[in-house]
Amino acid sequence: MSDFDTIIKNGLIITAADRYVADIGIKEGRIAALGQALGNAAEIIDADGLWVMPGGIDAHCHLDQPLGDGAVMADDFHSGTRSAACGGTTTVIPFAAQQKGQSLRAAVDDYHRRSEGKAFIDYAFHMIVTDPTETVLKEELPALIEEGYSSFKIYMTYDDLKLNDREILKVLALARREGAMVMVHAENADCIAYLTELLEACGKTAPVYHGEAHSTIAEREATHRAISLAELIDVPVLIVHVSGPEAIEQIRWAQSRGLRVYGETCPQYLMLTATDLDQEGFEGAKCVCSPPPRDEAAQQAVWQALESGVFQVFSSDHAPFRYEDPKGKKLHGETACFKHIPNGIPGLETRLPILFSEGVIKERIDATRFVALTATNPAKIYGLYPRKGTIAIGSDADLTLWDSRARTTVRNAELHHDVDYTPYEGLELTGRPVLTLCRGQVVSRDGRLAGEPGFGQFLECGKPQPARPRGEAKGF
Ligand code: DUC
Ligand code: ZN
Ligand code: ZN
Repeated sequence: MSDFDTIIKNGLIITAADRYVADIGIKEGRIAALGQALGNAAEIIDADGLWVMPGGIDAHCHLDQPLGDGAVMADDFHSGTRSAACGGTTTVIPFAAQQKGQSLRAAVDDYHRRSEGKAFIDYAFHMIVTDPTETVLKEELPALIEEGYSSFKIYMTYDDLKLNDREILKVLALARREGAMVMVHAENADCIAYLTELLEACGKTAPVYHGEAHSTIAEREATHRAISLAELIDVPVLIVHVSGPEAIEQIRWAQSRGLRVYGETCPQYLMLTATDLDQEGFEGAKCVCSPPPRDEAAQQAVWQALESGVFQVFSSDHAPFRYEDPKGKKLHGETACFKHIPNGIPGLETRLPILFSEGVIKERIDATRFVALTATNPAKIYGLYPRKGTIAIGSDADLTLWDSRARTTVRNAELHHDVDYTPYEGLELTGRPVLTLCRGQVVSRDGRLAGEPGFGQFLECGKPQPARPRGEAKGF
């Protein structure tokens, strides 16, 4: 009889803390041993020359999310997790979104129905709280947090999603009481509405003007306000999809004062700029997301904040809408004002290869920081650590083997999502995930799918754990 189901031999293991060469023994989906000469196994995988990292955790993506305006997301749990797996990700955390007037429990139940039996990799849920009624705050949220839904997102913009400051304070107080993590979409709704009105009045309705309406000042103000509200309640908060230096300065300022403020950024803020919204015809709609991509100086600021530890999390914010689709980007036709274009871009499969190539290979961040940003910190912050997000005895055998020398070119035709474009078409990358295992099972090999739908399990999340930024700001 074999000692292990699988042994991965001779790989360079990289965690958020260390790198060393060792063999990994896997038994019943978990890491059972780390060392040398481990014994025998039903399957031996030779990882000589490869880097072995924890499977990616994409802690911010949208799959099959019901939307109020008639738009339909291109990816569900089947195509979304298929795409994630092929890009080296082994856990996704999309959003069970409450519609105003709906019970939060009903939103979560509905989301379970949407995910059941479809996922290729493991998944948990964040919730989106849009209607914090007394029942939601006193009964539903405490019960749901206890049951393993320990994080939720709130919005400061979008008429059908946003909370006012008083509602935000109530939600933050609840999070403090129950030990939940609050993610904030920080943009000032009134600034955006005001600027949109001005732009529309002078006929500036093309996709490029989305970038002007969603001003950096609107993002900075809301980021500062979210931090202040969290400080008032004395609760940790995570600012999602940060686009540039204005919001980064607010987060850095808060961290330097010892506040428990976390930051997340995404590939679009490293790889795209406002000029990508300014394309022939309606093509710029493909890159409409909120906050929007900024300028090259903003990209540099985002890189620097990744390197210096202002950001703890790097997510895709995959929000999939097809371009050639009356329920996608062209919901209101090709002449529609930017304000009617569904917000979001795809990125589940390209998230890790982009950060690996542009970050690690180009030596902007080191490989341990890559692991922290893409797996370990999200696992800690969202209560999945140490089951997920690391390579340690007892952890799930969620592993991605990287060929750090392989060169690829991003082609939408080769991606596994159901979106009809990628904003990164033609991008040349170095480094590629060549084998991805979720709980010891191979889910992708050489960029191709190798798993089965329904293998992915729902994960109950525990209470958030601290993920310290470099510099060890006090209070974390
Ligand atoms: N916020 C997100 O988190 N995703 C897509 C669009 C948005 O506004
Ligand atoms: Zn958002
Ligand atoms: Zn999002």
